[in-house]
Amino acid sequence: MAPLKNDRYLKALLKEPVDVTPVWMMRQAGRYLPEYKATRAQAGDFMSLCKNAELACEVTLQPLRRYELDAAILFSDILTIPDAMGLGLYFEAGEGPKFESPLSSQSQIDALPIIDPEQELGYVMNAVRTIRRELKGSVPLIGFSGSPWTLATYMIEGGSSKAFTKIKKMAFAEPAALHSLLDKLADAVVLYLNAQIAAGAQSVMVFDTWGGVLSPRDYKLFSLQYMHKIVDGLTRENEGRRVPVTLFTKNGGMWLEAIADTGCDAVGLDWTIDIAEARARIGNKVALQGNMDPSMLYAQPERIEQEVQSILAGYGSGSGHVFNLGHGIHLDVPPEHAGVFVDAVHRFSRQYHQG
Ligand code: 1CP
Repeated sequence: MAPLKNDRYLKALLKEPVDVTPVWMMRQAGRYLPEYKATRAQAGDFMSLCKNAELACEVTLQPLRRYELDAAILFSDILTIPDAMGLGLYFEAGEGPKFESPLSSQSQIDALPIIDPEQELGYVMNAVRTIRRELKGSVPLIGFSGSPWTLATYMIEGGSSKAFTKIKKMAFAEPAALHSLLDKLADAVVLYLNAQIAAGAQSVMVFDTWGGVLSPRDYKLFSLQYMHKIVDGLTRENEGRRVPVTLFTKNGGMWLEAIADTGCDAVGLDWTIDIAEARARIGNKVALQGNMDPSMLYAQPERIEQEVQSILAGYGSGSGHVFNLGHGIHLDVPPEHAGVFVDAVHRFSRQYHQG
């Protein structure tokens, strides 16, 4: 494999010195880019795009052609695991993801198959291998999965949710059933992420988009405990380098210390916590990723640059910060504004990395 030309993303996650702060954007491949819409139309639909390694590779690389991003992220979705388990993922125009057969009972949970990621999810591993080949060592490739809790919300609610009443009903009325599902999902995520690492992912991220809808005690019980199990099961070194793991709980700012205690390398932050406060609380324990409000990309370029500067100043000097949005980029932001954001991170961060 070609040596990495730009490894500042991996170095920052391990708090090793860097020249400037690395930056990438959650959901950096997607509908805000006209070239993404064209490739998706060519594929026919979203899942066909995910299942075609060449086209998945193409959309992964599209944002890297436009912007000086320091990492690529595999083009796929967190819902590939439940789909492989037989729940029947589909998308309806203008709506979010849906499942044909959501889960509601212990017997359905017991019947879920154990997935061999190189078989049922072989298309994801093919995409990872194709992307690694085409990146030609330019920047590292991030692999990812959903957290067990976040995957379970879709599997039990049958799709996106606002109040999460079905999964909470199971959590509080039939906790043993939910724990058995979360435990199965944690095992599946470990196999899936380790297969991505073996196929060439140089870092992995766990998206816990919905952990923040739980009370502090229930977060630890139903979400964090299973992410901890994942961290414990991951391959931490490959190709002679550490494979850093980032945990991101949206709305998880209250629980930073507990997340850092899992043994992860980095914690992802959304914009509802001040990064200066996060660094003060976490010290040197883990790196931090984040955390500009994605809606700031609607603002004028000067305002975006100002916001980047205040977040950089909030983190302060030294390595250990991967700049990102606090959640995925919105589909209607002007693509040029994403370029302003990425350039600003590099331009204004140099002063924090001298000496
Ligand atoms: O083209 C389309 O219309 C489909 C939109 C789309 C895209 C571009 C979906 C459906 N998934 C994706 C890609 C995707 N999903 C990536 C690609 C890599 C990149 O960042 O460029 C990633 C990392 C995800 C992860 C994902 N999917 C999460 C976790 C991160 C987050 O944003 O919170 C979640 C919750 C999903 C579920 C999902 N899949 C798709 C949508 C629209 C959603 C969200 C639904 C909801 O809000 O409940």
